Amino acid sequence: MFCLQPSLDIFCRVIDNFGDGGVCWRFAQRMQEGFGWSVRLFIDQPSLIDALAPQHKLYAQVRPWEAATALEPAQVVVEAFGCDPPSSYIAAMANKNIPPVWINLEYFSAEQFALDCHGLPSPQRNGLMKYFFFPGVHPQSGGLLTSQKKISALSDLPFMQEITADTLVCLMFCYPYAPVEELMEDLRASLQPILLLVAEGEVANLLLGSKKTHQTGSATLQRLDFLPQSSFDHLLARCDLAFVRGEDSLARALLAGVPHIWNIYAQTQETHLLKLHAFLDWFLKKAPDDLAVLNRQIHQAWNRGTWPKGSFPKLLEALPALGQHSKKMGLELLQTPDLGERFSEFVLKKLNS
Ligand code: TRH
Repeated sequence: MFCLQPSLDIFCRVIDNFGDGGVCWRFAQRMQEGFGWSVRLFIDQPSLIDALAPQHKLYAQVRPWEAATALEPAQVVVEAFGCDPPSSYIAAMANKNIPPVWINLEYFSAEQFALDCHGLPSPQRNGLMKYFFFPGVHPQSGGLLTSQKKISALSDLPFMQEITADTLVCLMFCYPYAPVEELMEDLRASLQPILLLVAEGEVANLLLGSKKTHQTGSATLQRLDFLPQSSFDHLLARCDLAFVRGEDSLARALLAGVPHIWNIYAQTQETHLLKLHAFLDWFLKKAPDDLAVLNRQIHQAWNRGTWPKGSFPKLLEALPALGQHSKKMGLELLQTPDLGERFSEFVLKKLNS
C-alpha cells in the first residue's frame, strides 16, 4: 500500500549543550506538523526538550531513550548523528516483515565529502540498510530545516522595545575559545551604541560575572536567560548582527538573512576549519570581492581565538553590504526545498519502492 504519512522514530543522544537536541526537536516538529507524520523522539535527556519547548503539544511524544527497547519500531527510523539506537530495537527492526527505512541524519556540512555521501546506502551486518542524510546548503545536499509557523511576539523581552533606533543589536552565542574579551575592546570604543545580548553560559559568566546587565563604553551587555527555541529564533532574526556557534544557530541566521559570524564547534586536528571554509566558499561565492576577503579574515580570526584590534569598525562599515548579501543568500535558501521536503521525498521513495 502506498504510504504518504509514515510513522517516524527519532533517536538522539546529547553530546553537548542544546545543538543535538535542538536539531532533533526541530526535525520532529517539522515532520509532524509540516507533513502529518506520526513522530516519537527518543532522547537520553528529555528535560532538554522541556527547556526548548515548554508545553508544546508534541512534547507528549518525547520519550526517554530506554522506552524504545519495549516498542514496535516505526516505519522510518532516524538516528541523529550516528547515535546507534538500542540493540534490542535494532533487532526488532530486522525482524519486521517490511524493515523500516533507516537513516543516519548527520551534522550539517558544506564539505565535498558530505555531498558525495549524502543519500548513500550503508549495508548493515544484520541485513538492514542504513542511509546517510547530510543537511547542507547545496541543492544536492539534504537542505536546512525551516519552520512551519510564524513566531509569536517577544513580549517577554522588554529591553528589545527600549532600545534607541541607532543602537546596533548583536547576539553573542559563541564557544569560550572565541576571543570575546579582545572583541569587547572594539565594542567599548564603538562610535555607535551597541546592545550585546549574551546567551546564558560560560561566555556570559566571563563577560558579565553574576550581573544581568553591564555598561562598558558604547556597549550595553545584557545576559539572556535561556529562551524557548521559537523565541530564540525570533530574537536572532531581529538582530542586526549575530555571533552564532553550532550548526543550528548558524542555519537560523542564514535562513533569516541576518549578518553573522560563525564560531564553529572545535575538533581535533583543526578539521573544523576545513568545514568552516567549505561553508564560506559557498556563502561568499557571489559576494563582492572586498566583502568576501573581510568576511573570511574575520571568521578566520574569530575561530583561531585572535581578534585583531580594529576589526569591529571594519565589520560595521561593511555591515550594509553584508546585510544585503546575507538577505540574498537567505532568500536563495528559502526558495529551494527544505530538509523536511527533501527528507520526505527521499524516504517515501524508499518506502514505496
Ligand atoms: O548548542 P550548540 O553549541 O550545539 C553544538 C553543535 O550542534 C555542534 O555542531 C555539535 O557538535 C555540538 O553541539 C555537540 O549550538 P547550536 O547548534 O547553535 O544549537 C543551539 C540550540 O539551542 C539551537 O537549537 C537553539 C537553541 N537555543 C535555545 O533554544 N534557546 C537559547 O536561549 C539558546 C542560547 C539556544
